[in-house]
Amino acid sequence: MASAAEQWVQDQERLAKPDRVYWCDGSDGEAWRLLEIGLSEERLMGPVFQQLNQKTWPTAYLHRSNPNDVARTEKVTFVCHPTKEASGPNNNWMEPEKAKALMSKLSDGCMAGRTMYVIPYMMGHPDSPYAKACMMVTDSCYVAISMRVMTRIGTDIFEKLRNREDFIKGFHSIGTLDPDRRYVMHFPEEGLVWAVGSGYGGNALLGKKCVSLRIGSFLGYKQGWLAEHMVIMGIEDLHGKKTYITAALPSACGKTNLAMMESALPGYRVWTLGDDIAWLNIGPDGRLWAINPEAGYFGVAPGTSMKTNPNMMKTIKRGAFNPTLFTNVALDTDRNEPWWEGIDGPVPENLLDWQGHPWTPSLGTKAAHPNSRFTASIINSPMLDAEAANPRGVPISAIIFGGRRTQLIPLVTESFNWAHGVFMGARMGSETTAAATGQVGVVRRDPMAMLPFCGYNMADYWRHYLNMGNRMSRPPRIFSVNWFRVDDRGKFIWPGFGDNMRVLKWVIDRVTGAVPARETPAGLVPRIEDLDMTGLVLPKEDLERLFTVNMKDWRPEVDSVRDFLKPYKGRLPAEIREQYEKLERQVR
Ligand code: GTP
Ligand code: SPV
Ligand code: MN
Repeated sequence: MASAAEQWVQDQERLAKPDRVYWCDGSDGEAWRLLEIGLSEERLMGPVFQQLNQKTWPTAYLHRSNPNDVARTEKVTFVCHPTKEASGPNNNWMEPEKAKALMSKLSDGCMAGRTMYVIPYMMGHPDSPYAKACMMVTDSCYVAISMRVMTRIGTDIFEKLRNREDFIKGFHSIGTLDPDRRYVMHFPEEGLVWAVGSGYGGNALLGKKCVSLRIGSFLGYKQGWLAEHMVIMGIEDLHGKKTYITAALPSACGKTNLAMMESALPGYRVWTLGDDIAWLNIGPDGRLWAINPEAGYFGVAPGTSMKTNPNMMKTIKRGAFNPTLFTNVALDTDRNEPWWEGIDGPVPENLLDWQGHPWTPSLGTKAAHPNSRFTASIINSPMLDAEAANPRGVPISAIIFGGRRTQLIPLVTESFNWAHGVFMGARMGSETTAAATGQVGVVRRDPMAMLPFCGYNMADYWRHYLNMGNRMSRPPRIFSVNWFRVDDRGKFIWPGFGDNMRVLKWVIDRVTGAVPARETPAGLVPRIEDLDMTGLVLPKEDLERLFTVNMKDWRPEVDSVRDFLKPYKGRLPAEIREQYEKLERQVR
């Protein structure tokens, strides 16, 4: 008799009616076999892949997505719990049966003439007690190869889930790429993601945002753990002592750069474990332990260079394990190399933009799409932490919440306690970026960088966060950061990138109790003399400005937090309401 997993695949095949079914085995040769298919396969947009210069960019390939399909589309992303209330004001909701009828219609015969790739995969190390077994079907070989880079796939994983019913299911088809027929549907109770009409990133690589965050966060709520939009990193000090921290920043706000930082502070060194998603469990020792459910990077290309992120440049040029894919970057046609704004060196003479059109700077447009990305295996990273593959994960000493704020929010703030820290996360705001469709550069509330990714009512999520703190005997400290404050001329005051180590050092000094802090109504900030400025010259008034908390300027911020919290009213945890009221009193 067929196993539950095989049965499920047969059902999808019957619905989507592909010409062929290809079971991914995860073998070494398979990536190259799939690439061969992608090099010759003509899709709605020409070949799926184009080979890049293999001498300078070994194993690198270029993919161009449909110009109408270049970022996550939050408007068509739904979380379908049985009731709207369970999904919360933070999610689009549709009645599950209605959503399924709609998706069945869109999926009926949608793979005719195509191959259906079957991908058994695991989020997390296969030996980890925290890992989850998953199964996905897709009609995109770009997605199939990307899943191979981003997750752990293959026959051995299939053997693991063959005899179980609780695997997470994902159906994906690029459909017609018609934006009016594009939906990313989640059914958390069933552990099912159903996405049609997009081939891009978080809409299509289902293991990432859909499974590891939206479905994962709901599983975490039920089972007592947290699925977070967070970096996991180890910081080694002068004496070889390592401290592990996690950091949540919204999309395109600096997680990848932070996770792979080359420290500007001599003697300090960063080791990376993950750049986007963390699963956090309470260990038997009462501490918080983090694993990265992913196995690869899907990082923002523009701005990446030897100057800003040398470790990532080395990773994507290494080409040792799995292909490196570029999506919607520009092409230097003389050298057959990828190119983007902010990469090292002069602008090449002959460039095609991300859509394949000849491009010169005089056009005034961007050559690479602002949300163009690379996909690369994390094991190509020259700074992978020795514990990255430890099934138990690493113990976390500090959690950092951050956002992109040109005004108001200090460079770093420490919370007074766990509940205040959860409120600090809950009141986070950030300016929108190109990672999702819609207007760029407007401040929106983005609690814990999870607004687009929390798979249930955010008020329940805050309750769960508070409970997690109560269950730990040694909870991590909670901080907030903002690298993006600007001066009167609109220039970033803080240099960022490798210099962010100065902030992380202060965070560690606070964790170990090495330095006192200055109290403000918004939280604890560094005394200027405690910030290690070795090798960095910054005018004193600029430095002081980074830590200015003037409550009279906070009125609009507090109003915006109040408006954001309003729809959660009945469900809002009392602790969050009290923290809000306390802040409110400060600006009166
Ligand atoms: P997602 O993959 O969308 O989740 O993004 P991310 O949070 O990993 O962001 P990433 O590190 O790719 O950075 C996005 C943008 O922020 C890039 O253009 C970076 O150059 C810029 N950036 C990152 N760190 C800093 C910083 O410390 N200061 C400044 N000014 N910009 C930064
Ligand atoms: C993000 O938007 O936070 C990303 C890219 O990491 S995507 O995979 O498209 O979600
Ligand atoms: Mn992300």
